Amino acid sequence: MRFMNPRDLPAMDNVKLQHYWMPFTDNRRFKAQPRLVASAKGMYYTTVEGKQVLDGLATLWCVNAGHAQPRIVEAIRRQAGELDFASSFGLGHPLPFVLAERIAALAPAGMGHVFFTNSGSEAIDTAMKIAVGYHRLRGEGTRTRFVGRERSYHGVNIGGTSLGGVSANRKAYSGILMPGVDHLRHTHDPERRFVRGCAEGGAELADELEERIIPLHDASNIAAVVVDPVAASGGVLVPPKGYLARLREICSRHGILLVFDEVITGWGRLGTAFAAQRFGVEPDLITFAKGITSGAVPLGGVIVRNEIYETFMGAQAAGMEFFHGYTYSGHPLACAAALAALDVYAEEKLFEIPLAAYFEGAVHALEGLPHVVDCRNLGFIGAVELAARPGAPGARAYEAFEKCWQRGVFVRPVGDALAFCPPLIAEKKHLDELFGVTAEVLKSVS
Ligand code: PXG
Repeated sequence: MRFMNPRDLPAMDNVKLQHYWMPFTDNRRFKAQPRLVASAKGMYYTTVEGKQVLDGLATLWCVNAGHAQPRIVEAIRRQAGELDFASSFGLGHPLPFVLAERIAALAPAGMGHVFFTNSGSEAIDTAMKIAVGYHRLRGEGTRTRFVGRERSYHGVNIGGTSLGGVSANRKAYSGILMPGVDHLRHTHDPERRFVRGCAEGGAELADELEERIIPLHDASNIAAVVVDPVAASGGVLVPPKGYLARLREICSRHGILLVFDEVITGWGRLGTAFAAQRFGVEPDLITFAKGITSGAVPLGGVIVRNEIYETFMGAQAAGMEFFHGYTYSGHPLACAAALAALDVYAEEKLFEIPLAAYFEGAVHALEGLPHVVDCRNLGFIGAVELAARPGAPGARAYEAFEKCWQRGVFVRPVGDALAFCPPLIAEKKHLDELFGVTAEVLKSVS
């Protein structure tokens, strides 16, 4: 295919699409009708055909500060010229230390240590190892089981796939997933529709942990419960008010660690640095990725409660405390991008999301349009759920997504829902465009 390329690279003039095996994509459908972007700035992409498209999903729930944020771009440029790479394996450079301190200051009190990875998937598998290692060091080496939740998503590594509760992501790998993982039921009640923010109640859903799973295995065998506070790619499922607090209560009672997977809910998405603060519930571990660099360079990590870190440090007189790490843990470019992103978040007060109420109104204004069976929202994340087309689950939302793209708006189909997750810099006019186009499209979807 021929397309405009802003850098005018001759090799890009005739790009063949077949060699790149695209992730989580219907490759054949995409390559028959590609959607390619050439550049991005602020709230908009420019496609290779030169068309502007509003980014209604912060790309993949990441670009919280908007595209090509000048401070972040400059920090990456500068860092690449200064120190392109130094490992963190028994060597070091200042940036990850500085960044870890900044992150600890934003985290809930008592969570003062950060382990860096390159992605959310790695963060989850790292958190699982930390949990098991912690229990073992305390003489509770039988605690090796995990509890995830239906419709949750925790990345694609074996640990995260095992914890995850989206069956399409699991079914092909059933035989190689981890043993010893149970799943709580998901938090979505289809009878409670068009709820603004969190529904009332919810503690009873968490009680399943104490009433079914703990009696089955005994708490002495369970290492951790892992949940994404708002299940995003599982369909934007907002937890009811009392759910996370009750999970915390039960975990504490039974010596089970509570892990919040904040890969999407972290970095201001819900109006606070982390969902933990929004819900007033303190987990033992927080996994993060995506928004930490506003998507500009891959970076993830795990924030760890002090007692857990100190247990590792105090376990033996000398020697390596944790046999785990990635070549690029604490990569200079990623750390530089993250520090710049945190500066932007703080200076522009992006975590406050003053337009959250406006966003909520806009999501719920879709009620009553054709096919709409539910609208959900919290902070700057939302979804409109469409009635499934008989015999073709997800097809209607996919058609809506394609039509939105044609009309210059990027959203994401998640099952039968369309998800919204705009960059935190979005202004009213952007939200009007996002939801205005979506509304028009819903009227035209069959
Ligand atoms: N946990 C959560 C809660 C996530 O949303 C991951 C872990 C894994 O992160 P990495 O960086 O390894 O991708 C994610 C990622 C979708 C979609 O369909 C969402 C994600 C990834 C791919 C697709 O919306 N979230």
